[in-house]
Amino acid sequence: MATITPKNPHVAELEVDHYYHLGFSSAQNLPELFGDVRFVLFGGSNDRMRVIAQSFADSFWPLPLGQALEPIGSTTRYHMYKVGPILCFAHGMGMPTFSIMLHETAKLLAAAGAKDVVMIRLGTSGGVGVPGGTIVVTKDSVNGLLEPYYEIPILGKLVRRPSVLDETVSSALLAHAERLGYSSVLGSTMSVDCFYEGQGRLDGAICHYENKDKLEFLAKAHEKGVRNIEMESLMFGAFCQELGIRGGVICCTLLNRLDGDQVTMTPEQYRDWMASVIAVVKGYVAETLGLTDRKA
Ligand code: R2B
Ligand code: URA
Repeated sequence: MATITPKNPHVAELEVDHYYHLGFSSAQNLPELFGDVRFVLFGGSNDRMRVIAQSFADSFWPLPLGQALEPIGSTTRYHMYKVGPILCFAHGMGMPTFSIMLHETAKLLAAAGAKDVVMIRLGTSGGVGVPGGTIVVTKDSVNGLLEPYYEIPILGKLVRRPSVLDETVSSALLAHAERLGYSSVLGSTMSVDCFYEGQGRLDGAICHYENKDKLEFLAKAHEKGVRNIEMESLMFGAFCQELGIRGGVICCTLLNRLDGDQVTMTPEQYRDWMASVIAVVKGYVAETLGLTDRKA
C-alpha cells in the first residue's frame, strides 16, 4: 500500500503546513478527515464536480435522508466535495490554477496517510479527427509545440518533465468505455494554456493566421497521435509522474476541430457526453473498490 511522498524535504520542517487555497492545514486531524481517500476526481467547473459527487453518492454512498452535499474547506477558489473515499475537485481552467491545487492536495493526502490514491481528470476537449461525443483517454500529453514534456521555469532555469499517464489506469478506463459501448480512443492530448490562439482557433479576438495554417498544424498533430486538445493534462501528467501517483485523464470531445472552432453542441449533448465520461469512471471505481452501483 503506497502513500504519496512529496519530493520536498522542506515540508517536513514546517511546524504547520497551510494548504492555503484548499482551506485546510496539517494542524487538523487529516488522517481522520482524509486518510480513507482512494480516488481524487478533478474536473473544470464547480457545477460539474457537484453533479459528479452527487452521482457517486447516489450510486455508492447515499446521503442520509434530508442531507445535501456541501463543498468542504475554502470555497473561495475551488469547490471540493468528499463522498466516501472519493474527493471531487473543481480545478478551473488551465494548468496554473490546477497546479496550485495539485501541490496542496498531494501534500494534504500525504499528511493524511491516504494509500494507493488514483487521480483522474474528467474533462472536456476539442477532438482532432474525432467527432463530438467521443471519449478520449490520454496516453501522454504534448505541449503546443507538439513536444512531449511540460516546461516550467524554476529559479531562472527551464525544467522539462515528461507527461505520460499511468498505463494501468488508462487501459482500465478505455476497457470500461468500450464495455459500455461508447465511441472511445486512446491517444495523445495536446495541452496548452490558451483556448484560442494556443489551440489554433480562428475565432478568438486575435488571430494572425489562416484556416489552411490551422489545418496543416492539426494534420501534423493528428499524424503524431494527437486526438484531442485541452488545457490541463500536460501539467497533471507531469505532476503525477514526478511523484509516482497513478494518474489518468478521460475527456469527451465537444467538437471535431477539423470541422470548426465554435463550441455549439446542445445542452442535452453536453449532458449526455459528460454522463458517458462519468459512467466510465464510475465503472472503474466500482471495479477497483469492489462496489455495486445502486443506480445501474
Ligand atoms: C477544457 O475545457 C476548458 C476550456 O473550455 C478547459 O479547462 C479544458 O481543458
Ligand atoms: N476545451 C478545450 O480546451 N478545447 C476545446 O476545443 C473544447 C473544450
